[in-house]
Amino acid sequence: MKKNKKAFITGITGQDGSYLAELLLSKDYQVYGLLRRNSKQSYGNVAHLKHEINFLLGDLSDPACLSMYLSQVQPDEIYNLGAQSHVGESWNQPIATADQTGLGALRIFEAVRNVCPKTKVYQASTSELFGETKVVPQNENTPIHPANPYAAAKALAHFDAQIYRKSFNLFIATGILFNHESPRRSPDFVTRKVSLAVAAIKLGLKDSRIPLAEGSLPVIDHQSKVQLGNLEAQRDWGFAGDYVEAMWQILQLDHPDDFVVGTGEVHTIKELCETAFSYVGLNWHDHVTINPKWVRPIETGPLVGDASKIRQATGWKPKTTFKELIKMMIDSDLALLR
Ligand code: NAP
Ligand code: F7E
Repeated sequence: MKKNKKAFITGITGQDGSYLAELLLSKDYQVYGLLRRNSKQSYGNVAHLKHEINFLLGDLSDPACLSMYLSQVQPDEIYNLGAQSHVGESWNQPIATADQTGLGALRIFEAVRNVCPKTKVYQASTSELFGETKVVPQNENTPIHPANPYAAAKALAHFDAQIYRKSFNLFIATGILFNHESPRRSPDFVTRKVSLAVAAIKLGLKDSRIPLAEGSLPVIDHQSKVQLGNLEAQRDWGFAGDYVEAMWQILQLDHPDDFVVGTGEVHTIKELCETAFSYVGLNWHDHVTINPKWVRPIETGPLVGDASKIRQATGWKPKTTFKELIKMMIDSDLALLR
C-alpha cells in the first residue's frame, strides 16, 4: 500500500506556508504545521485548511517542543519557513529576529540531527544574503554580504545549513529565494501596500483605515495618498505560488544543495507604482508621497536572481509575469475592499 508522505511546516500561517500546504495536500501528503498559540485565533493564511492540517502548538524559540514533535511525527520532509521576515522591522527587533530567524533554524537542524536524521530539510534562505553586493545578477556563488539584522540572522541559518549538511551528513537544502508576493502577502511589504492603496483609491474609500484579518490598517493617508520610502530600490519579484513548487522540487532531489530561485527580471518601486496605478487607469504621481519613516538605514540591491542552477536540476521556472502578479494582487484587493 502506498504510504502518504509526511511534511512538517514551520511558518504555516504565513504567505508561503499557506501555498506550500495547499501544494502538499494536493499531492496527498499528511501536513503537520507548527502553530503559535496566539495564531490559533485566526490561523492566518491557512484558515481555509484548518481541518486538513495537523496543527502542533509550539514555537521556534523552544527546542524541547521541536524535538518532541519531530520525534513523534518522523516527517519525510521539513520546510522551515518560520521567521520574523520583515527587513525594516528587523532594525527595531534585532534580537527577536536573530532568535526566530537565525537560531530558530539552528534549533530545527539540531532536533533533526538528534531525533530524525533521515528527514529531508528545506531551509528558507533569501536574496537578502547578498545585501549590498554589486554583482548582478546573483547566483549560488555570489559572496554573502548581509546588510540588515534580518539578513544577518538568515546568514547564520544558511551557513549552519551548509555546516550541518557536511558535518553530519544530513539532507539540509536551502532555497535562496528572491522576493515573491501574492494576494496573501502581509500588507507591510511594499507590493501589497501598493495593491491595497490602488484598490482603496480606485474605490474612492475616504476612510483610510482598511479592515483586514490582522486588524485595521491605514493604507492611504487623509489626502488619499500612499506613503512609501525608497522609490529607486530594485527588486526581482515573482509569484509565491510558483516559488513553493521550487521548494518542493528541491527536496525531491537525491542530494541536498543550495539553489537560487528568482525570475531574473528587475523592477524599481517606481515601476511597481506605475504598473499598479495604470492598471486601474490612475497616474501614480497623483497618489504616492515619500515618508522618510519608510526609508531604510541601508538599502540592498539591485537584487536579481540567476536561477539557472535550479532550472537545470529540476526544470523549474517561474510561470507568472510581473504584470500578471500585480494585476492578480489588485483584483484580489478590489474584491476584498468591495
Ligand atoms: P511570513 O508571511 O512573514 O510568515 C512568517 C511565518 O513565520 C508565520 O507563519 C509566523 O507565524 C511564523 N513565525 C514567526 N516567528 C515564529 C516563531 N518564533 N515560531 C514559529 N513560527 C514563527 O513569511 P513568508 O513571506 O511566508 O516567508 C516564508 C519564509 O521565507 C520566511 O522564513 C522568510 O524569511 C523567507 N523568505 C521570504 C521571501 C519572500 O519574498 N516572501 C523571500 C526569501 C525568503 P505567526 O502567524 O504565528 O506570526
Ligand atoms: O521591501 C522598498 C524597500 O519590505 C522591498 C521579505 O519577504 O523579500 C522581502 O524583503 C523594497 C525595499 O521586501 C516601502 O526599501 C519602499 O527596497 O517589500 P519589502 P524586502 O525588504 O525586499 C526578501 C527577499 C525577504 O527575504 C524578506 O523576508 O521596497 N520600499 N517603500 C518599501 N518597503 C516597504 N516594506 N514599505 C514601504 O513603504
